[in-house]
Amino acid sequence: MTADRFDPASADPRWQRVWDEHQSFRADDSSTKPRSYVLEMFPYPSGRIHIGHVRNYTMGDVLARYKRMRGFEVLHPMGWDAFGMPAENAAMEKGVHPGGWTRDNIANMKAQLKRLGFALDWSRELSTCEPEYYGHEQALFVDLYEAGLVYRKESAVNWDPVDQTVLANEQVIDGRGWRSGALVEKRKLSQWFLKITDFADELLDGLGTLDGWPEKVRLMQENWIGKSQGAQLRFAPVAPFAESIEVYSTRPDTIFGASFIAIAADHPIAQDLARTSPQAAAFIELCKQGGTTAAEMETAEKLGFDTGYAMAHPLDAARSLPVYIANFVLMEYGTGAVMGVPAHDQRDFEFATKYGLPIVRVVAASLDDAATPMGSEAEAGDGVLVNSGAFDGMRVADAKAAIIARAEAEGWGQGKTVWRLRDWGVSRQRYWGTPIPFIHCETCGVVPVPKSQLPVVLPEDVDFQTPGNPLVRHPTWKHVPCPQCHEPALRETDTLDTFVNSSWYFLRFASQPADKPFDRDEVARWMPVEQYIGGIEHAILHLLYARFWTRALARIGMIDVSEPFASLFTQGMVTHETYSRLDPANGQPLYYSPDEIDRAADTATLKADGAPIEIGRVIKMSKSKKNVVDPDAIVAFHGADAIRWFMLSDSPPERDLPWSIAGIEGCSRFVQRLWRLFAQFDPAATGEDKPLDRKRDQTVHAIAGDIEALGFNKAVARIYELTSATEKAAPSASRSAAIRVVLLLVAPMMPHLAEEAWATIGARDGLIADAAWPPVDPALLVEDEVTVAVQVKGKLRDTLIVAKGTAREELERLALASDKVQRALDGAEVRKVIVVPDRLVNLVA
Ligand code: ANZ
Ligand code: ZN
Repeated sequence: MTADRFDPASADPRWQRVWDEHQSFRADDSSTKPRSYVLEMFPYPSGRIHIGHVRNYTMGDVLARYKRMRGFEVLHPMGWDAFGMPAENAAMEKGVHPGGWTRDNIANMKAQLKRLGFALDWSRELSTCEPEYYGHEQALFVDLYEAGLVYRKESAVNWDPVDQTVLANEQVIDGRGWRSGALVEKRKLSQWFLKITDFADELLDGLGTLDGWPEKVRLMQENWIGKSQGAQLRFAPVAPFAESIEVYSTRPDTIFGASFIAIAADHPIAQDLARTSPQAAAFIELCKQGGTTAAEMETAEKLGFDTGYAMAHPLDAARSLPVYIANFVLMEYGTGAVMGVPAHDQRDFEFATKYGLPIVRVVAASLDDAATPMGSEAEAGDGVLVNSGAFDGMRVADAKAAIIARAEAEGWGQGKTVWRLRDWGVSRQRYWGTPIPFIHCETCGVVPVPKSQLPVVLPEDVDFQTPGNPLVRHPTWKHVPCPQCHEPALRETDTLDTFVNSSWYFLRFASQPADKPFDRDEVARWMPVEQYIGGIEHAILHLLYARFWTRALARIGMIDVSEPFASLFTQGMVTHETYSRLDPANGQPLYYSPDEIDRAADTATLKADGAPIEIGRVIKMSKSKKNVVDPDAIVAFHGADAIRWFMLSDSPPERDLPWSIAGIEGCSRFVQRLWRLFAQFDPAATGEDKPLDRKRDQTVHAIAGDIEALGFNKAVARIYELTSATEKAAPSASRSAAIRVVLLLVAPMMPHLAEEAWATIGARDGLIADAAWPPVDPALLVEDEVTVAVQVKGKLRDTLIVAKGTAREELERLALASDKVQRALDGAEVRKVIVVPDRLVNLVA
């Protein structure tokens, strides 16, 4: 052994270069080994790797390296989710080109990832903002269009009048644009849609097959898809009004409790009325200002406008129901109209209370409760029907079926399933995205760009000085001949939602031909991804869209898998306490970063002035709270292996991981401790240490299970134990074998230290990156010694450590030979001996 300290500053880059030169982590498409595809969600190139990336990628890396050691051909790629708003914002704020900004960031972050020593196949690196990627995406989009899975539709959008763009619902906060803060308007625009609703059933059923996914994520997707079973019921008008209204209800059983009909502001009947009634028009305007998310609809005050129209009750000729335009009814769900049942629906309850409409209970615990006064809330529970004519006394479930049957027989309704899931609007009025490959021709209509003319490349010369989409303003880009009639026509200037980019990148990683998006057979050999790892924030949209694209591409015969990710893991966050002081100027907290602070046991002071500073809660690291640590600085100081080890230690991977200086320093010390242990490897040592052999193989076996279950913190704990046991053991061949095994066990986690030790101690030729996982002797996994209790007259007097399966006679002999037993017997005669092999000897005296 040469140096007495492991020096990451020299070793890390040296080994990273060696791996590069050997192309150690390049996945071989023609390999005959079993395959494993390990993937972490690819990053947005914001500029710098943050600690959350380090945790995510370290976990994936340990799994990928482990799988290699187990003899798998591993695909572990990396790329860049490189389109999106931040690049355009940078362009607007700093006057840089989004492309230049993005590519610089990529170069920077790639270097950072390399410094962490991740076992990535960089030969497959892709960046979604390059035509080599998005050109293929355009081809796929045209394929989906030709299969009828892409269409255009006028639709209401959230329009930000300042940024001049459509906003997603999540980008509207309290009715205002998330960036501009401007009041968002509803506008009708022709937009591109993907028919995800065609797959609603499949996507829902498919969740049942995803055993390797967290239950929580499956449930979130299920709710998002939102299958709802109910009935569509038609209410006939009361003259002079002449139009019927169809409502959607999940509770047809409550129809006798209906006391009003409410329609959405966009409902055709409301729109008609607005043409003649300024008051109705004004109310509709008011509705448009509210938020559109379900949560906002739920909490906003329920408001209505009485149209003066009335509808007949289909089962009670004596009653008529007033029709309101109401702000809590969505045009996009069901039929855009509801029957209001105040006694059993909270929104309807609030509405009826406000407008003085009848509240009639029609479901109760028993028939006797029919007339009990209502409380201050709607009653959503199960029970039997009351106040419901011939249906009184029926259970809710039976009544639903009976009333649907009645409606069907009489022709005023039928059972119906509706879905919360909407088709996916993918049009964005932005520059930095995949151009939608279509051309608008006055004669031919909307014409796809022929594949021979793909990619449709983004123009580089664009200006960001004015808000809105630079593609619209560009002097020449959009002017092209129509591919069909060759007359002058216009390119589509919308670009695709960036979620499209991340909906198929895993296929392109698996196969990258130049002339098509991917090769079907190559994809079949790698897919599905065996383990996908990423943040819980992607539980719904990204993961649902990726599942949808996979199914859509399978449906049109381009691939053979239907679910992209066999297993999914969502890792916890890295957290840190915050440091702040109130700004005397405005009373707002001013935050300080950990390196501006001197932290004592329970106090902290600001280095700059030595005065105390408030220690805040331990929360997710975020720039705004300044409670961040820069991975680069840690790597520069402690080396890549220490930060990798920290990311795996202590917390279960799905939980939050609190960052601490003491923690990273401890990791750093452990790196050196291992280095000293490895230095004691002595190939010439002789002698056997059976307990150490057993501990060694049991640890190897257990850690394999831990890593496969992503229980990295457990694996770490076991490595600490085996390390201590090995350190304490006297020199022997067993000890050297244990040292060698510790080295192999830490190789996926601390790959630089492992390579350095592997090379210096001459344990084996070649790279440890190519070494096999240590084999275990199954015989050593079973405990071969047992502890047998020895009782005298029912009291425990001694224990014997004996070989498993020791014969009864031998156990009896050993028990009687014990000094403690003889003392307990105190000369008494043993009358009977009861032996339970491997467990107990009881001497009856
Ligand atoms: C009468 C009723 C009585 C309802 C009752 C509920 C409880 P889910 O389960 O989410 O599908 N609804 C229908 N269309 C609507 C729309 N466009 N905007 C707002 N609300 C709408 O919810 C279905 C229920 O939500 C429907 O069943 C309807 O109210 C309401 F005790 O009808 B229900
Ligand atoms: Zn044409």
